[in-house]
Amino acid sequence: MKNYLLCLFLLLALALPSWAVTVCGITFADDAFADDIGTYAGSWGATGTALRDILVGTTVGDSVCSGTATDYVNILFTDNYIKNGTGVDFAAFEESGTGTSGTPGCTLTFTINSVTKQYVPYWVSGTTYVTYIDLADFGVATNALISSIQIRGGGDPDYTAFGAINNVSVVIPEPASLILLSLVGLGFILFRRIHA
Ligand SMILES: [Ca+2]
Ligand SMILES: [Ca+2]
Ligand SMILES: [Ca+2]
Repeated sequence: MKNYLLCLFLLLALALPSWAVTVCGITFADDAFADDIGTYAGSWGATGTALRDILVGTTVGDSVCSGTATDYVNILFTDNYIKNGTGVDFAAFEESGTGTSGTPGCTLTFTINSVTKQYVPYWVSGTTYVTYIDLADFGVATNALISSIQIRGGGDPDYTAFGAINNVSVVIPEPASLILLSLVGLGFILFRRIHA
């Protein structure tokens, strides 16, 4: 029985996602980045699928901007949450052109939990800048999970990507996978009995 449990534990450990992605030298969980956009308003230089493709995922170098403070895009996380954990909770990447260490980018504006705040990103790599945001600054409760953030125009920010640092995966139980793992475990027991 002990071998069976050990085998099952190892298989479950292998089955759990543990990959990571690196963007501009910063490591994130593989599901950490934004997955979709919701409603949006204003003139962003792209609309629909093109706007979504620029803002979701890990690709930097592409961007959309708006100089109008009332323009917005809702950024959605569908396979992960951003948690208000210890310290900063997510990173936002911006494209302000070639820079060097310490070069500031264009001011980014976020509305989260009905609170609006501005952040200045700093050059990190190539044409890309990054800023780190703590959900506590928006009044989000400690350990609360959020699945959307709103980006706003004004100050000519060139938004490109958003990745959770305090990342929580959306766990979807997969009964078929669990049954398969159990069968593998039972097979292991039978193998041990036969060869004992
Ligand atoms: Ca995601
Ligand atoms: Ca935090
Ligand atoms: Ca992008």
